[in-house]
Amino acid sequence: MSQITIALSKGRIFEETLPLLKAAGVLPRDDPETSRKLIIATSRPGVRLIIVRASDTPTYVQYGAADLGIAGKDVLLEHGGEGLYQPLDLGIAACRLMVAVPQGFDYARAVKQGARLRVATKYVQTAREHFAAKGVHVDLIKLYGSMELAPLVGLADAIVDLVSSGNTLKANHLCAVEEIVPISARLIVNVAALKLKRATIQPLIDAFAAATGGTRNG
Ligand code: PRT
Ligand code: MG
Repeated sequence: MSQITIALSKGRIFEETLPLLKAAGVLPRDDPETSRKLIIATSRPGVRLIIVRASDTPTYVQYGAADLGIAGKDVLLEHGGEGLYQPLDLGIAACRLMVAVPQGFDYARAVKQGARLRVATKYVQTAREHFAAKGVHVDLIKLYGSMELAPLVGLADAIVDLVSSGNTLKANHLCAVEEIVPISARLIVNVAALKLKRATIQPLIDAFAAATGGTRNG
């Protein structure tokens, strides 16, 4: 039986994936939140986990360093999905990618007037496509985190960021004005690995599908 490597990020992806792994008979031997190990053995023979940055997950799977991975749709949209098969929407780590502005800023009016907006975001590709499709002129400023700060200190007029409860926006006197896309985490599979190791990988995909009642993407 061939060795299978699954790439995961710690935090919410790992926490929300844990029940699905359990259902597939994959129990991690260490807790990535407390252990400093980046390679974690599991109870399922021949299956190991690697712990990566959320935005690096598609890259590990694309190059075959991991056979499978779990990544947010936000991350997959930015990556582009090359070399990846995306068989399942797991429905976990759900949120929405949104445009947000300071409370009191009339976004609709600025758009209607054809104003040029400065938009700070980690999601430059997705934001560019969104505003281009709407015909809104933007200057995009790439940030790596804490986008909510940018409008408060004059770096940007608006941000594009993930919103779940809305508490972070509220705490920083921002409000969401437009949804770009609903987000949830997807199972991703290296296309070549699926062909070469189908006998080992397909049962894992099936177990995840059964555990989520998952929406198959075909
Ligand atoms: O930390 P690192 O740079 O490695 O990556 P990351 O911050 O993207 O990782 P992580 O673990 O925070 O998020 C992993 C994935 O979880 C993301 O790629 C999303 O697909 C998904 N997800 C779901 C979220 C959220 N919900 C979410 N709310 N990721 C981030 N957030 C942040 C958001 O950016 C904002 O700062 O939470 C804040 C808003 O939350 P509310 O509840 O206040 O609205
Ligand atoms: Mg984070």
